Amino acid sequence: MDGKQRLRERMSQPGPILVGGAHDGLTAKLVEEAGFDAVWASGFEISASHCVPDANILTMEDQLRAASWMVKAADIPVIADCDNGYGNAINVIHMVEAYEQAGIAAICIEDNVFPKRCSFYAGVKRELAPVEEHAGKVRAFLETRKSDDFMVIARTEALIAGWGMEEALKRGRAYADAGADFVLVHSKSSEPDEVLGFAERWDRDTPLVCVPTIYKKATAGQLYEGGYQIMIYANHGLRSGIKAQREAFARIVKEQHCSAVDDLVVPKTDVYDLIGVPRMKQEEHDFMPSGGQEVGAVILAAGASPELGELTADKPKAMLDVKGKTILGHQTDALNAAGIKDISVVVGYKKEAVDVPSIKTFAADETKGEMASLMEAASVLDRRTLVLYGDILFDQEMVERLLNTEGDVVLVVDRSDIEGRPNRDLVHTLNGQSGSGQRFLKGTRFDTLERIGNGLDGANGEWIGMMMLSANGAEALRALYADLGAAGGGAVHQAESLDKAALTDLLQAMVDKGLTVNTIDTYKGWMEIDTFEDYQRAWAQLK
Ligand code: SPV
Ligand code: MG
Repeated sequence: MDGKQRLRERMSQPGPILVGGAHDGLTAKLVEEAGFDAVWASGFEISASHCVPDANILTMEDQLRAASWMVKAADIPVIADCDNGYGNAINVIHMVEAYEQAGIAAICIEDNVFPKRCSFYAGVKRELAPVEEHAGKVRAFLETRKSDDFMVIARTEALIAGWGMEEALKRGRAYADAGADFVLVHSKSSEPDEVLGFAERWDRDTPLVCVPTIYKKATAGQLYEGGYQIMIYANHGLRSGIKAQREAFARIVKEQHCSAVDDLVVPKTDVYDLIGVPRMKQEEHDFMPSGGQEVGAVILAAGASPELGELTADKPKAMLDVKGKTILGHQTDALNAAGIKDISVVVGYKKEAVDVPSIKTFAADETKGEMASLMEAASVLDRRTLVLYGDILFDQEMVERLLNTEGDVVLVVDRSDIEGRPNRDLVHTLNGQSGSGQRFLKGTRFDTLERIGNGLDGANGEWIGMMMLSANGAEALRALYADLGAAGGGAVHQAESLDKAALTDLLQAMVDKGLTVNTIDTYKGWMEIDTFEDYQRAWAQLK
């Protein structure tokens, strides 16, 4: 149901319909939150919020824009104050089209001439449009609206202008007879007698609307009993806001510090909830590349690489140049492109050669294993973290696919032909299949790790040296490392000691402990630089 249908539905139910004045999306939201049935997009409030009199100084576009934000902000119907229709019946026709399109539930047009004067401004010139002219605007509305649920409140200012009860009744009847959905009779009497007297003499079926601003003690129940179905509380949000803001501003200027107004302000989180920050966070999660602030990366680049001889005599492998950029540079580019900006590198061997200003470094003992290296960066594993070796080349898409998985520990596994790779980190997963004919690249298959290790027999994939840890996954890994240390730090899986353990050793220990380690598949799309031949291949193949 849209706003106009909801208003129709509410009209068919008994009881007074309470409408609260607003001037923007936020105040409309507060009107809704308080439990009003509908929002009044008040000309008085919208004008005041622009710091101009309510005198047709703002244009229709100005008022419509404000009302449209209200439609967006609140789920309850929005009834728009359209003054005198911003001109004659021709203006009304264009106005009706625009307001209906904007999702407004009903509009209100009053029989002031253009330019209008607010009903309450004392001592200003006040004129009313001829009754036929205003009835013509009502007919123009009815001819123009597309949906019968879009309604018009025809308002007479006869009592405000001092033209008397007979004139008010004559005008109300003329507008009802022209087909108005409601008639609003406005009064600035301090008692409700005037509007109640009008209702007593009302002899049409058209329901009545009132604005009890001046006869402010009259309750909604009393007015309902007296013949009014809708009560508009037109400007109390604005006026209470001015009072509260005045007090807060004055206190800050006096005290010269803003904690002086702690008791006057809502927490910022209250604002966040009102304006939809939680929803925005969910949308970021659902529709944007994962990563961003909440995901970090740790690159393990502490080990020496004797296989590469002279090439790494003065630097770690991660600092090798591949087509004008270091391996580390290629890695950080791919990570950055996937939204991961917070990158740490664990350095050891020739650590002075790793000089990248935007990257945090942690120093590790190069003679120890990768797991000991990772633990040097334990302080940044308090959130989702991508952990990778410093000698692999990969693209942004690989990172994004990993970011889009769920699971506490998720490894990327290459299923392409693994035969002839005896010294690599091989895996066996529950359902995985390897083979050169397999094309797994597109549909990321999620699987469960059973075994992992260097040169594993019966493997069905190769771990590429990249994994995603959730904060929980990292904590489980850290706790296991601590437990194994407390138990003496002896052999772990294929490692002679905990100090020498590779990540694969700890991952196998996790699985052995009954913890779940998951995998996603890739089919090539990455390169590891282990040997001189790998390095040559990287130069030849990297685009
Ligand atoms: C408004 O809120 O702009 C109204 C109601 O039209 S009143 O200010 O009472 O005229
Ligand atoms: Mg108004």
